[in-house]
Amino acid sequence: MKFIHLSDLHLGKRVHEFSMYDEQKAILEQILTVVDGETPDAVLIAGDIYDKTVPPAEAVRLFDEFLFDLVSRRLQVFVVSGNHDSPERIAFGGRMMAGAGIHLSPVYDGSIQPFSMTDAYGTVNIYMLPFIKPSHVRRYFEDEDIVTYTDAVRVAVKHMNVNFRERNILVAHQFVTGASRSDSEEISVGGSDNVNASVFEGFDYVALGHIHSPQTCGAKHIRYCGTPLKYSFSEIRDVKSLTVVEIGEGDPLVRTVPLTPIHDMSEIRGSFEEITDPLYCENHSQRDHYLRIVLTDEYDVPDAVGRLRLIYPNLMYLEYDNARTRKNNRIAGASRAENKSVFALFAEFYELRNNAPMSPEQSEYMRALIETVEEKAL
Ligand SMILES: [Mn+2]
Repeated sequence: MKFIHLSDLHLGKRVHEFSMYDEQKAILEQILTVVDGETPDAVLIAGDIYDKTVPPAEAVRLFDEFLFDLVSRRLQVFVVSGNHDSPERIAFGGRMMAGAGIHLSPVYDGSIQPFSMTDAYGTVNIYMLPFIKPSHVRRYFEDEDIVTYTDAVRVAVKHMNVNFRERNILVAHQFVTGASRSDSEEISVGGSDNVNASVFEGFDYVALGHIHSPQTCGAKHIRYCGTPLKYSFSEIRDVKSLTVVEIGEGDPLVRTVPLTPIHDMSEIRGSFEEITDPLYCENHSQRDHYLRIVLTDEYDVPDAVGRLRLIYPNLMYLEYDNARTRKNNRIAGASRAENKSVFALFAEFYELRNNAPMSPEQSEYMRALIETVEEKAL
């Protein structure tokens, strides 16, 4: 039996105020092309369908279209709600849609019924566990000791009463201990949302969502497929992909199919002069990328964002790497202002802002300017 594992679509997401709508629409179409080539029996979507609990209308339309396109291909779709989703809104209409092959995780109520599929080797049960916190599980099992996220998932799994003589797949959205994070996930305060991978023992494959870089968690069959698109600059080196899982007799076969966005996300570094040089930017493959530009100029370039966007239209984020930003020293001994000359105060202010004193030329210029102003004031 063949599955395609997806997660963290984050439909409706904006990255540094850039709408990802066109990228998401295109990547879903690309996923459908892969589905046509692979002809899987089912598609597993492990949470964070939307970026917000109340998603924008265009994101809902996009997902509706995607679900319709999937089930038109006569396969089963399993959708679990993630921490960014509203479990009630994801669950809406689920009992009616199940008949059409769209399985939406119900709001967690202490019991999880699997959906079973069969092939030449027997039965495969698919369990959908929506994103849960300890409090969600505790209210249904007062006799169980549920303190941590590991406890919560362990108890939820225990009460699934899984028949481990058959093959079983779990679709879930949690942070498994040891997985390496990026900047576009929502991190819980104190990082206490860890789930120990041991709670998944016995499953043939655990299709995880939540972590945005594709990776396995110790064992090959416990896996994050990652986001289909890069949603933060900490992911610029990721190769985004979808995961294909084939379950036959023994261990599942797991492989990835790379996904290519319309615009990649990357970083450019250099001085303003260097990176605006026509020789540098002509035919530059990164020109259309979603960019973080790191300027190495010692002084802020006036209207740098506006001017750089004329060349790099998808510039998302600009920062400086220079003496001022590298050091964050405080100037010691800043004393009472009234005892100081205007020049001394300005020199101090300049040094605080730039982590370096004025050059002799700048000092000379400021001294003359202040003199002129003070003369006029008299
Ligand atoms: Mn996510």
